Amino acid sequence: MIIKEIHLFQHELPVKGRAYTMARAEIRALRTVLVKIVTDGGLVGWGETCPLGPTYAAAHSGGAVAAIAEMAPGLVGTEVLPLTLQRKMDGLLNGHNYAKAALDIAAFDALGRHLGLGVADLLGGAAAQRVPSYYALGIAAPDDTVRMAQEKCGEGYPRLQIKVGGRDVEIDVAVVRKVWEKVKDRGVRLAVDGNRGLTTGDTLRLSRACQAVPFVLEQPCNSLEELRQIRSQLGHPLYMDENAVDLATAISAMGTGLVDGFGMKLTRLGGLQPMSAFRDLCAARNLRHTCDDSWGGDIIAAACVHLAATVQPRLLEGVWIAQPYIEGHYNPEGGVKIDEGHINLPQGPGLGVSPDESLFGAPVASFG
Ligand code: 0XW
Ligand code: MG
Repeated sequence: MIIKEIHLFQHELPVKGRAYTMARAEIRALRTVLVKIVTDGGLVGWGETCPLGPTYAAAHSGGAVAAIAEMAPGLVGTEVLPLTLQRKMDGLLNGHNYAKAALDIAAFDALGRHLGLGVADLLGGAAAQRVPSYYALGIAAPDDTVRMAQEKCGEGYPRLQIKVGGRDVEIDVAVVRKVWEKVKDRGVRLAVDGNRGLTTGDTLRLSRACQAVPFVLEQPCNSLEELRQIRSQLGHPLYMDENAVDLATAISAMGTGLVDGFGMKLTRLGGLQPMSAFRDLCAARNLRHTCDDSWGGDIIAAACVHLAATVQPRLLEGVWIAQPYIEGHYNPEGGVKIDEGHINLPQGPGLGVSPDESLFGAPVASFG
């Protein structure tokens, strides 16, 4: 089975309600990038990548389109086999993992449809049919965050992520303590995510001032060097997110004991194939991690859930998807939804999601 055609789409995903706010960004709408591959037998596979604006990572929507367009002519005629495709893509373009991820996901989807298997089966087999999600509480007025935390606990989320950074650290300290006070009897786990927005000094202050609050501290500072500097002085487990820019960096962080876990996005690593290697390396070192992406619709959400279903449940921190923050689905009958803080593994071959293509308009580019 070979790739005969590649079609590229861009699609607006406005944020529902108030802006989604992190230490270094305020998001009101994002432009996702969708890839459709068509095989020589007429099968279709879908992939998606949606950078969280141009400043969250070294990635942006227009960059994904350009990178895919750079590779696409050389990919027509390639076998729909994920590792073969990754090697081919690496031979055509250095880096740009977030763009390669969309093609990788489309290949898994098409291969699953061809074999009559779900993507989780292609990734080694599901250990669970339902995975835990978590809710990210954006930067907001302290009382709003506390209210929202209680509401999300009530909805059944087993984990909450509190965004901090970009303001006086004393406000963050107060928010974390207050949220904990209100939710501590409800069995919910906490992550506190700085999204690179804290100084080393403020990170230490936050950790010391919240010593009595159990949470994992996610990507507090901007650089690897800053994380190394504060690691031994922290009173909380340290998780890496934005700094884990590729598999090689993640391996070093595991091997040197720099971190206790990861907030991981599958587009950052280049898709499901490298993410499955990451899963196995984390398992070898007994490290917990999330299976997220930065944003996007049902296609990327399904890919995250399929991968997450194959993670040993005791090592899965949770799966973040953008569904609670955006309107609608790519298919009115289906779509990946959070239900009582958990997500069911989509059923059917491939990703188990068949988007209504008419939503995306005409392709921005087609190849083959
Ligand atoms: C909560 N997330 C997984 C979704 C947002 O895109 C950012 C991200 C994070 O943890 O940094
Ligand atoms: Mg994070």
